[in-house]
Amino acid sequence: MSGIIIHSIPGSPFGRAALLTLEEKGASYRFGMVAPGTLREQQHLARHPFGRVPVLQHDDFQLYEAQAILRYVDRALPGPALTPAQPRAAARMDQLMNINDWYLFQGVANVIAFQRVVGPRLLGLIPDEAAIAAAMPKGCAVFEELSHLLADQPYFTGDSISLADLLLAPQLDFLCDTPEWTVLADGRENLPTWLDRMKQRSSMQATTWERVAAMAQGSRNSHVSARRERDSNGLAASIPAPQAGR
Ligand SMILES: N[C@@H](CCC(=O)N[C@@H](CS)C(=O)NCC(=O)O)C(=O)O
Repeated sequence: MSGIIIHSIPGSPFGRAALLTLEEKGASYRFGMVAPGTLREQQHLARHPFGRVPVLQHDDFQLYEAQAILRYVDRALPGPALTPAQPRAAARMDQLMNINDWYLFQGVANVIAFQRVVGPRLLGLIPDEAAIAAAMPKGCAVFEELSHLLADQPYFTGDSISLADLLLAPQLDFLCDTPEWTVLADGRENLPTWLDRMKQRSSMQATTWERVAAMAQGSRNSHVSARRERDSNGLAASIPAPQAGR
């Protein structure tokens, strides 16, 4: 089948960043459900040799690595530009995307969000409190730097949303449901304010864990981004509030 497919797992923050970018572009796409536990199976390894998600399929073009997917979607599809035109703002965007991957995810979100949210919810695990405590100093350092770089701007690279916001928001939306959020955000009020701003966007509301799980159930069907639906109706998209969690 032609068109765009995102192969991912509901709840994956990197997968959500890909979906968010498609939503912001107003694209139509399908969600290709990858069952947890099948990431190392041949069918998925053929798409992603390192056994992770997300993977983008655009007609005969296949691509893994979230940053590459976000940049490809921004370059290849019509819709609002999600990369600043100004070189310094674009460089700041690139820097923030690497902060997300190297410092926020590695050792902070992949520990705290896994121990508090993913492990208990999907695998029935009890949080490892020692691992969470060990992740907190790095977590505070990362939050301090994110707060510094955001400063008093509405979005990380200025007045308009960019790929940096779309990569970071799923990670922070995970963390904001944990008890550690209070400490991470303490004295860094611009971060919860930014996250609230992000959560008001139709792209964030269309890609909550529940909404993606619903997409996965009907994964043979094309999903029309909330933005495209709104544009074609000439109305604000009416998206029901999520029931719980994300
Ligand atoms: N560098 C990768 C990271 C992707 C990643 O870590 N995805 C997680 C889900 S959010 C995953 O596939 N985890 C499965 C595993 O580690 O086995 C990217 O940017 O796409």
